Amino acid sequence: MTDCIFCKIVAGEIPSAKVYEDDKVYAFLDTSQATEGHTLLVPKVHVENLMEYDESLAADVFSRLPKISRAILAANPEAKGINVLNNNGEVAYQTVFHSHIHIIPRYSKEEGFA
Ligand code: DGP
Repeated sequence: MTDCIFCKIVAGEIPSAKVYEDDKVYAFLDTSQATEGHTLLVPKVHVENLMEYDESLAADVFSRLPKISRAILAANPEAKGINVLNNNGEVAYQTVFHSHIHIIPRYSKEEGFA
């Protein structure tokens, strides 16, 4: 999709801080870091939200979560946990309409919930 900011990031047309990449998915740091290491995991193919996934795409995206979560914890050794969050639709606070999974490392309960 020509006007999609995450398609442009996947294509390398807009710079991003890459966390992980393979033939199906791309992961990069979120510009608004809820906590240090806050990462977005996106399918390379443009789909708006979870409701547009078929089983194969769901496997492609969600099967990468454990490996990427471990890598984020390894890169941020002070982090002790991870929140995985996925907004689908405007009323669910989705603001970028290329499906993405937030992977948010957690350092302390005191930092609040974003
Ligand atoms: P959501 O509200 O779930 O649609 O989250 C969208 C996230 O995308 C938000 O946390 C900020 C992030 N974001 C928006 N534009 C860019 C961008 O150009 N680069 C990066 N790295 N993140 C972006």
